[in-house]
Amino acid sequence: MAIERTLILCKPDAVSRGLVGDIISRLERRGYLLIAMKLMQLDGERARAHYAEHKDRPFFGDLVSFITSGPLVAMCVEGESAVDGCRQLIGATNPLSADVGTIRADFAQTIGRNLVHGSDSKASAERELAIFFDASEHVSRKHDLERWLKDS
Ligand code: D4T
Repeated sequence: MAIERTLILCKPDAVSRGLVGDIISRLERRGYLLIAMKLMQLDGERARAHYAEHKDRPFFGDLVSFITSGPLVAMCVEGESAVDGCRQLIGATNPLSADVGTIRADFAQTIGRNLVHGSDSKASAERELAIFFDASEHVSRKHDLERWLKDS
């Protein structure tokens, strides 16, 4: 078993369209545990840090202005292979290429408004979670995790 933690963002389009509940529901129905969650407005500095790998891409400016354009919901999610599992639930970056049944295929139309972010590796998850949360903001779901492990 590889219990992992990952960063999930309901981006400003998800918040403004009222889709946060649907997104969280899909994560919870899969059995993932919420370890931390906050509604926040991201500042430019943290947005640029979060998307640092894209700093030389032509869409970087639009990406930063969009992610800072309104409130988002940041979550730390825990579960078995949570990094890849959450990416599977979220679907491909371009909603047109995402499998039906994924969040992006079911709720989004364009790559620039694709609703959700999920870390793409364990290393990214660790780096990104530190941008959004202090360690003290993570709660323990030890008992839920133990029950889940026992039942699976
Ligand atoms: P995020 O990081 O939002 O989970 O998306 P992905 O991991 O699926 O995809 P990514 O890092 O390659 O892209 C980050 C972010 O940039 C937007 N984007 C991406 C865009 O507007 N135009 C583009 O051509 C690409 C590749 C969408 C997601």
